[in-house]
Amino acid sequence: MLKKIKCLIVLFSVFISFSSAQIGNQLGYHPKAEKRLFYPGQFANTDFKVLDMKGDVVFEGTTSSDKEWEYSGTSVCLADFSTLSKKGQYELIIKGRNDADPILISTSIYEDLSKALVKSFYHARVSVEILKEFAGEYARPAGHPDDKVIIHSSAASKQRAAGSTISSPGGWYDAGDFNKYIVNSSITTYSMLHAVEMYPERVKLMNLNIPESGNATPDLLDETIVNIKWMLTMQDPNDGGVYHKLTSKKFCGIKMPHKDLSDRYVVMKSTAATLDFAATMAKAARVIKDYKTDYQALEKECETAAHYAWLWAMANPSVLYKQADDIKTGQYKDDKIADEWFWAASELYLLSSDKKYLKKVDFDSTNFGVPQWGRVSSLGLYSILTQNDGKAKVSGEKKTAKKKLLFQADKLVKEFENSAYRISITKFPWGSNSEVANQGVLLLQAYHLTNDSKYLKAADACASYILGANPLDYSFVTGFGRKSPMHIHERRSESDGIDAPVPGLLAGGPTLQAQHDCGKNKYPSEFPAMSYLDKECSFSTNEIAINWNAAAVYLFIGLESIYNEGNY
Ligand code: 9MR
Repeated sequence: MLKKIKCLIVLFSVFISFSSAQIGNQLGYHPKAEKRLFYPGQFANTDFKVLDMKGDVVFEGTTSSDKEWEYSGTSVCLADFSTLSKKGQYELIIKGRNDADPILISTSIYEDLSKALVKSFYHARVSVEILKEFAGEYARPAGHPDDKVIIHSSAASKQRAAGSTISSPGGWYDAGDFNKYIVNSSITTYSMLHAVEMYPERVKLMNLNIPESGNATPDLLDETIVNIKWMLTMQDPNDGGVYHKLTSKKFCGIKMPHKDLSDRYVVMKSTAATLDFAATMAKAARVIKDYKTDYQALEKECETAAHYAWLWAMANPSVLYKQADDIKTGQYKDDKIADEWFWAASELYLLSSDKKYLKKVDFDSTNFGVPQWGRVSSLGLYSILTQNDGKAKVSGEKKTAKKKLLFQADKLVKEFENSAYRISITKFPWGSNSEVANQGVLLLQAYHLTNDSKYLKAADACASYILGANPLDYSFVTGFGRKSPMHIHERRSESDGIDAPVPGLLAGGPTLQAQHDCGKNKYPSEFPAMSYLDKECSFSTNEIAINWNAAAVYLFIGLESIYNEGNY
């Protein structure tokens, strides 16, 4: 009997300590950042203290009252110790709870993380061997040479007949699959270029140990140029139009890249892909001009390609992507392309100061929202707002752009301030974690415009959410944090025979879209913020993708730069 009671007590205390686990940024906090841990509602209005490693109390406080988050159905209170700003290792002890929760405060909290987020792009390179000296145990043979890519019937032209081949090697695999998509590559490449432009000092410090390390170019830009070079091959030299994607006919099975020998095709040119390409190449030309040593010809190549693409788009203003019957891979289909026009026109005007582009920078033609692959107008705002070479005259545009951007940022700040988990996200699309990361990026633009710390705080909260301050208690970047995804939907990590996935990959995150992917009723919850599975079958919540990672790259480099190099 006594044995039974003891057993029950043990079980009960295991339950208590499990159910009362704290939630927070699993990497820690920068001394200048806000700092908080979340506890279940039962700890509301309770005293807590923070002790240093000598056991001295360095902070005392009381938790907030509890609050429910409508997107998770869970209630939390928070222990806020933001004013504690001395670097070090601490423990937080809350009354009524036996466990002490570890806290790290450090200035280099995001250093390894941001390097790994960028390094994951090296692991995703197509057509080249991934070498042991750079990739360690994740070294692998080259996959997909892409030197004989077939012109699909949808892409046939007078000079390039269906069935003929072109060479289009390199770039990065898009995601868990092995295809390459221009629309998605564009926002990805732009995000990385914008980080190079905004945070040059921090970016120069980042040694990624990639083949180009040691040349005169920052590694982040070297890595980005790998994809720019591939993108350039996707433009038809005969007319300037850009193929929507380079793909096999259907997704291949789970295997290593070099084992996938499927035929690869370029499919139809689309206006969205061509405009996205034009915008990205225009931005690339402007960024690369300051780093020409290793890439003498590239600035000009990007500039020419951008103008040429625009010409095709003007002649073909609304060619929407339509998936051919025999092609079954990702679509990146977008039927609203006023935002692509706005973005491309903005970038081309900033590059050339040619009024013909300015005429198309029409703020009333499109909606502005948090960027994602099919909603790119705000990327034009970012570029207009940060243009500082004075070439194109944009003072009027800057005023309007500022208004449009702050309108969105203020909405996000309001959500952040009112939400139980102190986070701005309210919609959970496919890749919801990248929605969070892109909100963070937008908030950082607002911070740079205004120096108002409310934007920085909300951006920092996006970073913390990604790293564990979420109701699922997951740090969503592989290899980082106490509990991070181990079974991502990603063909390389699934078939390389190594338990841990490639580090530095951002999992898509909770969403209610495509909840059938692991079978019926397999997800733990119908709440959008809870609908996540760390399972390989979960392509809707546990895939990775270059555009998602790129937003995180920007966010974490931005925060590091502001905290460590800025005046904040
Ligand atoms: O990120 C894309 C998401 O917005 C779409 O809802 C989803 C379904 O069409 O596709 C996502 O993109 C995938 C692409 O089509 C193929 N490569 C993997 C991408 C990430 O899941």
